Amino acid sequence: MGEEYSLEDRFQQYVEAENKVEPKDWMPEKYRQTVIRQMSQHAHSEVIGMQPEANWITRAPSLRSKLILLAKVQDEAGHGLYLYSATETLGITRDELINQLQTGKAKYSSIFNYPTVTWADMGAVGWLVDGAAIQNQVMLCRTSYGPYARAMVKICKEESFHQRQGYEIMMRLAAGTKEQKAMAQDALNRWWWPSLMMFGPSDDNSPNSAQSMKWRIKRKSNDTLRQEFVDKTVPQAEFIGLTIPDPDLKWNEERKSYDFGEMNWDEFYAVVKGNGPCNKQRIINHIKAHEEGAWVREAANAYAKKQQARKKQSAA
Ligand code: BYC
Repeated sequence: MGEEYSLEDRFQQYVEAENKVEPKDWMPEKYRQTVIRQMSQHAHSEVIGMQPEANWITRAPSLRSKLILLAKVQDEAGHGLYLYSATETLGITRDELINQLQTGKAKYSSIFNYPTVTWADMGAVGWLVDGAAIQNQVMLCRTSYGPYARAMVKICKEESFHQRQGYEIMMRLAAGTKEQKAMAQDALNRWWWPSLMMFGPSDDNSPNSAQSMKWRIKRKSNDTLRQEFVDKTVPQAEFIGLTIPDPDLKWNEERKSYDFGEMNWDEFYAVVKGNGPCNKQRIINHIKAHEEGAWVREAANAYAKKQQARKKQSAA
């Protein structure tokens, strides 16, 4: 009697050989659930992430900066759209996903629960938040679920424009008047630690990492990505004359990397559990926008039905 591989074993070999999993392929139920969880969290983050930035569209200091910010916020909506559509290929509907967000069943990135209080925050968000997002997302272009990997290629290209938009704002403020430089430093002080928290809990405390890495959903660990982000960003701060708000930050010649201080994990878990400065406001705004947009969805559905009926008629 020959030995047989189970479906799970064959699936594991398939992803280890760097093959992509496609919507109609067999996959373990837990894999499907994990990809839905991660992709929908990602989609929700893109859409909720529009709020702190939209806050400054009407107050951007020039027409040029307003145009760029508008384009960036529209890009985030587009990212949400690709990601929701890609998530739907796993057999869950957009309505279900939105419901999970609005009822707190699904998470979105902790970073978007902090307020944007000055124009310099648009710089810090673009530079640090989009910078951290790219660090995390470049590896996702090689994630094992095909539709997610393909969506990430386009998203990463746009994120790199966003990161430069933010860095340019910081660069200009840092080279400006004493007050402008202080504003840039203040934004860096407030956004540095929350940006590091975007990478999630430390590897020792990350319940999903081991299985997600085994299935090639995640390609690098939370701590590895956080370290890469710190190593890349510290010289960028130095270049524009700003100081990273971490007294323990120090170049480690042996590791060829920066050592850095401990994050405030109590703050991280409080924000993730819904108790950050803006959690409630973000969801209230989302529900309001969703309800006010009901007529658009109804009109789109009515139009689609009409088109279908016309097609049927002309085929008959
Ligand atoms: N915030 O086992 P772990 C953007 C949750 S938006 C909130 O390590 P995993 C942009 C985690 O979900 C880009 N929750 O989880 C938009 C899990 O909870 P559940 C956002 C967090 O999934 C507008 C639990 O903690 N990027 O670019 O293996 C303007 C345990 O964690 C966070 C993405 O979403 C957090 N920071 O790894 C500007 C990338 N961290 O679900 C920019 C895609 C952890 O078990 N996501 N949690 O209840 C990922 O890569 C992964 O999901 C994570 C976490 C690295 C975030």
